[in-house]
Amino acid sequence: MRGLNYIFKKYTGELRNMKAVYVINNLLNVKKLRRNKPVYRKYGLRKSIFAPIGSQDFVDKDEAPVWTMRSDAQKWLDAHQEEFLTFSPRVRKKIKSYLEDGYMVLEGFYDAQEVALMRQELDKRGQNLEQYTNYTGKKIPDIHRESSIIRTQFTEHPNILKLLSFLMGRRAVPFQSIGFYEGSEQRAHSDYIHMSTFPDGYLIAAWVALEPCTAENGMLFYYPKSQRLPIIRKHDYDDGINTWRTGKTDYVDYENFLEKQLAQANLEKVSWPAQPGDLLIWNGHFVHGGSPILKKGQSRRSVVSHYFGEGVICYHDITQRPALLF
Ligand SMILES: O=C(O)CCC(=O)C(=O)O
Repeated sequence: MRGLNYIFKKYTGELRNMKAVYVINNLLNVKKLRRNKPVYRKYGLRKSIFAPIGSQDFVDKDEAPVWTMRSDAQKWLDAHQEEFLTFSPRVRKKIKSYLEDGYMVLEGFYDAQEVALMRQELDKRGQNLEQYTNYTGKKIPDIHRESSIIRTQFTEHPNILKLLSFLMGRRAVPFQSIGFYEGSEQRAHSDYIHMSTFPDGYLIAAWVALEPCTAENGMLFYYPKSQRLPIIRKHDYDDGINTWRTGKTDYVDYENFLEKQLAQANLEKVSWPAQPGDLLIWNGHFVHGGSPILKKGQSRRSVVSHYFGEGVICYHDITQRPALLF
């Protein structure tokens, strides 16, 4: 059973916003959702696994977030020195900068041959983007499920999984991936409004450049230290949510709200001319986006994977749905 997710791949109409549709989808995915029962119990969430779920369900609950977002992160690191020392000196330095800045770049993680192999996977789809992309017209969803090369070389690369698991203090479980043949041109956002967890912070992403990113082809931009901004929850902005509707899924209100928050915080915006093979890892709260494509038709091949921490409650605050973990 593919569920409504499959039908919704291209669909942009009104039904996207109706909570009842998601409840039906949940009923169709009973096997996946059953795994949530013990997790809900563990965190004292008294709710049916089929029901809508959002950050409002956790307001009276108090659990420490992921270690990298705690004020005593250094203490955690000291207590896990043995594991920390299994990383190379270069990666250890990057882990420390990740604690400060919310991201790290591993330059040249992949060599030219590995990049070429993954790029071919994007090229196959780039010739007929319309067929492969979802309703955004830009994103090739879950490319790692279709391409064993992307899965083994990137999404489930053992060294990436090891590092991400360390950064979450729990096993990193791949949730989804997105292939980009062109830049996303997506406004500033943090992934957490889409993929949320209780306790907070058990979401992390890995992104790889498969060709040079330039001012013309829509390079990635980001805001160092933005993972420390107050977390924006679905109910913090005027989202149109009510008993029946999940709110507006184009989420322009969220983007406007975040834009104001960024202006107030006065954080530096970095546009990153990534080179093929560069790997970026970011905290789920880290604010980033895709610059406009100045030369229309230029490709900017890249792939991103998002991972949840194992054993926490995973949901989509923006659409008030439980996450369907594979
Ligand atoms: O590749 C991009 O342009 C943006 C990717 C992104 O925003 C994401 O994966 O959350």
